[in-house]
Amino acid sequence: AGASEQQKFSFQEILDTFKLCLTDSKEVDLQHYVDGWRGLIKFLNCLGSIFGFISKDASSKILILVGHLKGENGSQYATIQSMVKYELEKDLVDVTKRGIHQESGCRTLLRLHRALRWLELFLERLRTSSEEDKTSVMCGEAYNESLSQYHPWVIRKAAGVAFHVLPGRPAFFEVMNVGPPEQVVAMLGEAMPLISEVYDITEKLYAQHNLLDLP
Ligand code: 1Q0
Repeated sequence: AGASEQQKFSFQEILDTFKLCLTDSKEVDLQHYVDGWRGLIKFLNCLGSIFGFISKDASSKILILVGHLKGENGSQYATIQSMVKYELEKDLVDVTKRGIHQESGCRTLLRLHRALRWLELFLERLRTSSEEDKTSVMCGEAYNESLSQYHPWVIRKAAGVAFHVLPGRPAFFEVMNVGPPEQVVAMLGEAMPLISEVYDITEKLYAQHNLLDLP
């Protein structure tokens, strides 16, 4: 297959992985969660190399989680719930300051979890936007309301620069590879509740265990 084919991306794929994320008992399956992020990173890579610093950071976090999944205690990482239980019981998390567990599943996933909130806000704006709305503005607003509070000034600055070169709404919808705009909007409508549920369940779990500020 040629490079263009490998890069071929479809929003449907992401939707499907997020559907698989929730188990029957409403736990979050870590492998599918990771796969969902992989799809999103693929999308990001289609938008151009200026987003490289973002996709690099996200990829490195994915790699850490995959390492846990494939490690000798991989079965403990089946769901986010089992991961939290296991790492806390075995004292594998730096709770108050960074120490020897900088690659814990809990702190690594927290970074992606915070980014998922950005995604939720951004996609909801995209869904309710009209033709003349700018993706850069929607993306920036979503970022300012969520992820930016965890980022130092230089990253906020770099993110702002990157947002400015986002393709316009029509081209953006094109990359999503779903079909005409009405269909994109419909699929966003389908995706939102799934993403929100995954986010809310994770947020509650982390709050219960006091993990929302992991260093
Ligand atoms: C579409 C434009 C994408 C814009 C993404 C917004 C997020 C910007 C964040 C930039 C920060 C990246 C640099 C590294 C930051 C780290 O310091 C930080 C903390 O980690 P640590 O280890 O230092 O404590 N890391 C993070 O906050 C994680 C950031 C992950 C961002 C992952 C974004 C993946 C984006 C996917 C594109 C989705 C496109 C949406 C449309 C979907 C339609 C199919």
